[in-house]
This record gives sequence, structure tokens and C-alpha cells, in this order.
Amino acid sequence: MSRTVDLRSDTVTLPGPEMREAMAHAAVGDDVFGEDPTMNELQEYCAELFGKEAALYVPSGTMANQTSLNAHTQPGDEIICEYGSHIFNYECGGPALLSGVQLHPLRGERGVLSADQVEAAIRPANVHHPVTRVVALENTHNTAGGVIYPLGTIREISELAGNRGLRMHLDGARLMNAVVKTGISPGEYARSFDSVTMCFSKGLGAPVGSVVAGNADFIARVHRYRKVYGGGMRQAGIIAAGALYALRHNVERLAEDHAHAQLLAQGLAEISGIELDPSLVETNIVMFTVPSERLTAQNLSEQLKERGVLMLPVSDSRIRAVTNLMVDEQDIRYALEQFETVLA
Ligand code: TLP
Repeated sequence: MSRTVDLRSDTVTLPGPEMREAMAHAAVGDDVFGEDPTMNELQEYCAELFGKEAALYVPSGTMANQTSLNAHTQPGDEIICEYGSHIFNYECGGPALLSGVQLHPLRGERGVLSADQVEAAIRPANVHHPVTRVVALENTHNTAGGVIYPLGTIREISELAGNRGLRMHLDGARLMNAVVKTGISPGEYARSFDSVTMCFSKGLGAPVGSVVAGNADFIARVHRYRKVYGGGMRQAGIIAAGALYALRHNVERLAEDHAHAQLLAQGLAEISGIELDPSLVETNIVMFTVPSERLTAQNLSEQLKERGVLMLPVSDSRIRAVTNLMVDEQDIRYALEQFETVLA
């Protein structure tokens, strides 16, 4: 029997029958008039979840980040971020294109910046320099391999930012993975930030959408930019219902994804030639190095794909696997068997 195990991303998750049922029966209205009850319910739920005055549903994680950065900045400003961050690498140069700002990437330790590093990067007041306006962090950190930002470090950076008049933005696309793993509440994380984003269409398994939370003035500006970017939503309650369902039913189960990632990591570490340290796998993302003297990451991924195992090559020698709600323990064991066969 052929099996497909899709570990390319947690974005590949499909809505199950109960989620579809919730979506089919969602109460809807015209959200541009503020009249979609399900959109309003989701936004109120998220504002409360993050302990913020307001929240806004947006079509994607990228739009959540870009509208937030736009609302925080003036053209010519600078945003401190991490070298491997999504806003620096995978958002099409959006900050330059949409907000007229530049990014100032710093190399973190497995994606995590220190307050000292951030402090050293803040521009002194000088006519030559851009104005440092925002510090943007990512939790969990995608390209570092699902790394959780330590709360103590977040607080140190946030305190520094407060003292220096900088805004704090969190790309929390996978924040719930950190929440479930650490037991630290979303509100506790969000307290250190002026803006927080989170995606419903990753590990939480909803088909579409992300949220931005912050104070009411900030969210009003984000709302305006969402409209500018063509993100006026009409009967979006249909998709917002999927997000609400995900928040109510799919948060705690992220622990299963973490257990599956650990199982995968431990199995891979035992395969000769593959390099990874399972103790560094904290959530649902497993990054590993392939034996590049024998084959490239692309080549190995293609051979695995022929056997129904899908993963994402992220460089010539590195592959990313992301566990998600479509994948169970047997799938992980199957994936490991295919590795052993291909690399035998
Ligand atoms: N990440 C995707 C790809 O774009 C790389 C993935 O498969 O991991 N922030 C973070 C930390 C993300 O990982 C992503 C998506 C986003 C933002 C953007 O979300 P979308 O794809 O909804 O715009």
C-alpha cells in the first residue's frame, strides 16, 4: 500500500470534517461594514487570548507582519530583526516595497538575539543614520528549527526597547507551539510586545488566515493597511470559523506534533551520515544535514518523494521536516524506513 507523508510544512494541513462543518454553518455578514459575526467573534477571542485591546484577522502571516511593520514605521526607518527571520528572507522585500523601511538583520544564536546585540545595533541620533524604530522577533523561529525564544531574553529585549522608545513586534506564526511546549500563556508572551501575529493555517490546521493583536489605535492602522493591500474581507466568517475551530480544538494537540518531531529526530540521528542533535528539536520543526559527499539535499528529497515522503530541501545540504496534524506515529516510522532504504 502506498502512503504519503507530507512533512514539507505545517501549512499543508487540510480541514477535517468537524472544522468544515463549523465553517459551513458559520454566521456571516459583510465584514467591510464590520457586520460579520464570526469575524468579530474571532477577533474578540484573539484580543482576549493575547491580552490586547484589539485584534484583526488577515489573510496570511505575511500580511500580518507587513501591515504591522507598516503601522509601526515611517519611510526611512529601520527595523532590527534576525538574519534567518521570515520578514528578512521570505516576504519578498515587503518592508522596503510597502513601508519604505530597511531591515537591519543581526545573527542570533540559533535565531535568538540577545539584548546586548540589539542594544549595539540601535542607531545613535545622527543626521546620517536611519531611525531605529522596531525590534522584530520570531517565536518559534522557523529557519533555526522551531526554536523557542526564552521568555527571559524576550523580557530583556523588551525592557531595552521600552527604555529606548522602540516598538516590539512578534512574528508569532507558530507561537502556539511555544505556548504548548513551555506552558507560558499567549498573554504572557504578548505582554512584551506592541504587536503580535499568529497563523491559523500552520500547526493549528485552519485553511486560511492569521491574526494581528495590539492596542486599538495600532489595530485601526493595521486595518487601514489591510484595506490598502487589497485585504478588505466580505463574508470572511466562513474562513474565520475554521480559525475559531482551530483555536478551540487544535491547540493542545500540538504536543503530538512535538512528540512526532522528536521521534523523527531521534530516528534520523541514528542513520549513518545524517547530522542532527535531537536535543535541539524543541517543537515541530526538524532541520538536518545530509551526507553531502554522497548526495545533495535536493537529490535525497527527490528519492524520498518517489517513496511518498515529502520534505523541503532548504540548502544544498540541509532539509526541513515539519510535523503536523496530517501525520501520525506510523507515518513517522514509515518515513524513517524510507530514509534507511534510500541511504543504505
Ligand atoms: N512560512 C512558510 C514558508 O513561507 C517558509 C513555511 O512553510 O514555514 N512567519 C513565519 C515564521 C513563517 O514561517 C511563515 C510561513 C510566515 C510568517 C508567513 O505566513 P504565510 O505563508 O501565511 O504568509
